[in-house]
Amino acid sequence: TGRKFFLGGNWKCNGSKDSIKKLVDELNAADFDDDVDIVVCPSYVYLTQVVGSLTKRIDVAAQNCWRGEGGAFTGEISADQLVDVGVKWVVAGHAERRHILGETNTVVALKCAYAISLGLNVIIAVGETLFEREQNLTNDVIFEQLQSLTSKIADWTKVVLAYEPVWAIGTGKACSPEEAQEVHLAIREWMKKNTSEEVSSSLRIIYGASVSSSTCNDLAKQHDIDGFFVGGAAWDGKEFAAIANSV
Ligand code: 3PY
Repeated sequence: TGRKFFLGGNWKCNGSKDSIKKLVDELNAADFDDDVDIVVCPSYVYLTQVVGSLTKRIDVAAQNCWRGEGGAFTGEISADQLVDVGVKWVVAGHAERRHILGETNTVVALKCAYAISLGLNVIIAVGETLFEREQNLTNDVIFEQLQSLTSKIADWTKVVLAYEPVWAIGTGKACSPEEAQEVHLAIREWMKKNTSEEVSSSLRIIYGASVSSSTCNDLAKQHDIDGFFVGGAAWDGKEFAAIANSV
């Protein structure tokens, strides 16, 4: 496909100095194929610990940032501050932020555009809820999320898009490789119509939601699945490396 495989590890709101040191040691010792970009996403307070101790083979992402320049926004972290501490990536639009924290499509798009303007790369998550899927609204919901993004983002070379069906995140309900491929293809075709052929064919669309070393190989074989965004399985260095090296 010409698209380099991509693996993100989403550590979510988990970990301690000790458990993160152990995981970083495992990742530093792990054997990753050359043909995969790898990024891990610790909580804000551990970003500098991870940037300072993790092999340069792996990049570091924050899980979120404020939507614009810093200032009087108590409790927020700006993209400028992420750049300052050596972070290269940021996550935006994860389902947990959209649905638990109430982030709208517009807020997600604004923060992506601002982060990209500072040179950060972004992993942007999109996806439908179980209710939306059951109402046959999967494409409508995702296309609306994409519409907000394309209205604000001009430079798509800094974006990895993650399709994360909300109903398959941490629920034990699996999205089959064929179901996932169908959505990935729909996203790519929408992007082709609404951005350009070049953006659409080079954009990495990765899959997330309960991916493990036992499900990754069949998913990775799908033409439009260009990698994974991994939750729980990212906490085991060997498991994470197995997913990175999936075929
Ligand atoms: C999961 O796999 O649980 C995720 O949400 C990855 O971001």
